[in-house]
Formats: sequence, C-alpha cells, structure tokens
Amino acid sequence: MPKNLTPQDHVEGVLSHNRQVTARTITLIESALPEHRRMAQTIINDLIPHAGKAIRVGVSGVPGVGKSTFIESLGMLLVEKGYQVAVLAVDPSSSRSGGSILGDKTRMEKLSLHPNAFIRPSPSSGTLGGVAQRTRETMVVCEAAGYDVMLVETVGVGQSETAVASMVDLFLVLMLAGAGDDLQGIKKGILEIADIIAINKADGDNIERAKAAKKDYETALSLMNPETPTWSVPVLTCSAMTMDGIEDVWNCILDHREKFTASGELAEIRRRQDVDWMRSLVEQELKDRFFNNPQVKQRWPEMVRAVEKGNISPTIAAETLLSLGR
Ligand SMILES: Nc1nc2c(ncn2[C@@H]2O[C@H](COP(=O)(O)OP(=O)(O)O)[C@@H](O)[C@H]2O)c(=O)[nH]1
Ligand SMILES: [Mg+2]
Repeated sequence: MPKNLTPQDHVEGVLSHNRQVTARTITLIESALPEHRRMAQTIINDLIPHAGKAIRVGVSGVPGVGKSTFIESLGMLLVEKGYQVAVLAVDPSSSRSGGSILGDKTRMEKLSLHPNAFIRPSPSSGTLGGVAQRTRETMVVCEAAGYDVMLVETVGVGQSETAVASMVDLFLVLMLAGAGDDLQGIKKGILEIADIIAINKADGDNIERAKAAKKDYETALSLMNPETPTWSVPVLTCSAMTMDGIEDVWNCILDHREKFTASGELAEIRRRQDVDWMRSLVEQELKDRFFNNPQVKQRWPEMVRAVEKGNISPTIAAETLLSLGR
C-alpha cells in the first residue's frame, strides 16, 4: 500500500469495499490538520451519493447496561444473516480517559474478527460537536463502502444521546430491571428519545424482574403522548449474553423501518438531519475561523485578564473580540 493516497484512491478504495483504505479514510477524517480536513471534505462529497442506504441504529443506556455486549450479539446475528455491519461509537470522554471503547473492542471479540463487520472506536477529537461531526462523516464512508447496518454506541451520559439521535434512524435504549422505582427520574428524558426500549440482562434469576420492569416501562410510556401515530414505543426484554430476545429486537427495528419508510417519515427524518448537519458545519466553521483569527488569538489573553480583573465588562470584551474576528 502506497504511503500517500490521493483523494481519488480513497474514493475508489472505499467504493470497492477495500477495508484498509476504508480505515485509512476514516483516519484522515479524524485528523485535525487543515490539509487533511480539506482532502476529507473532497472525499466525503464524492462518497455522499453512494451513502444513505444503511439502517442506522443508535444504541444507548447507562454504562454497564450491556451496550457493547448487545452490539456484539446483534452484530453476530446480522453478519450471519449476510448483513455488512459497521459499529461506531460516540464517546466524547474518550480523548480524556484514553477511551473505554478500547476495552469494548477487545470485548467484541467475535464480531471484530468477522470479515463482514467493521468496528471503529470513537474519534477522540475532544468536543462532543467535533466527535459527532466525525462520526457523521465516518458513517458516510462506511455506507459508501457497502456496510448496510450502522450500530452507533453512545456512552449513556449527558448530551451524547441527543447528538447520536440526530444521526440515526432509530434510537434503541437498553435498560436494566430493578430500576423501576426511579422511573420518573433521569430516565424520563431518555424515554422521550427512545424508539425501542429493551430491558437487557433478562437471564437467570433476573428474568422475572425484567418482566416486571417491562410492565413498569409500558405503563410509564402509556402516560406519554406518542410522537407519531405510526409508532408506539415497544418494550422488549433480552439477554445480550444468552442471545434470548435479540432477534426480536432486530425484527422490531425492521418493523420500525418498514413503517417509517411507508409513511415517508424516514425520508423526512433524514432531510431534517441533513439540515442539522449543515447547520453544525456552519457553526463549527464560524467558531474555528474566529478562534484561529490571528488578531483574536493575540488579544484573547489580554481580554481574559481584563475581564478577570473587572477592568472591562464581559459584553464590551466580547464585542471587541468579535469585531476583530469579523
Ligand atoms: N447477565 C448478563 N450480563 C450481561 C449482559 N450483557 C452484558 N452483560 C455484562 O455486563 C457488563 C457490562 O457490559 P458492557 O457490554 O460492557 O456494557 P456497556 O458499558 O453498556 O457497553 C459485562 O460484564 C457484561 O458481561 C446480559 O445480557 N446478561
Ligand atoms: Mg460499552
């Protein structure tokens, strides 16, 4: 493999499902170097017409609920059915912590060795916005390379759910049994973005509790207004460990896809997401331009000190900086 690939090499390699080139293209996308960014944009523009056919599923839930194990199990089921599966992750903390996903990758032992699967850890570009952007672009690359199911794991905390929800067709939330007493707490927010809920670890002694939790969640959901007449959020139980119920979750995903395709909502969701994507690109670029402006860079520390000392009001300082960065 030559050391430097031209944009054309990248595009052709990805379209011919060349695994190594696909991986290198994603590495290029994750690079922060301006010349890499420019090249990546050219490549993505060429690949976008070849993307868009995959089923895009976000997988969320609190740490330890079994997301990675679930993805390994579902992924294996799918590759055995003949699907090409790409697994991505959005974990903005991975740049700080060195990445929990490294452990995940070793855990997805079988799937990562399968020729029809492609596993890519979270980009570690720092901000959630940056990570989300890279993941969107990576999704284009994977789809253009012929992967037809995208499974996007998100760390079950903070804003990363919302970011992932804005790039997938369907949001699957894994839950644990025995958390029924704080249903109205933290999980209410997550119930609002869930399209399917699966109570995981429904195995061994836990089966009865999982069934009870399923009832609790169904009750909680019945009190919420459905977002669309096309779909009421189903609650399933499964075990990522024994594979029980995993196929049911997949059938549910297919059912959702069929209904949302027929109603036109899938196309609508994706159009809306494209607009979101455009908006966040513009916002990111404006920010970058501002903070990379030499005059802004030069005056920034002085303004920070002045505001800290109370010598200048934050509003005046901001105005001054913004007028430089124009
Ligand atoms: N009993 C049982 N354990 C599970 C199941 N799924 C995952 N686990 C275990 O739960 C722990 C956390 O799983 P992991 O997939 O890393 O969770 P994540 O943090 O959500 O990605 C691991 O020790 C898994 O072996 C399941 O369905 N049943
Ligand atoms: Mg995990």
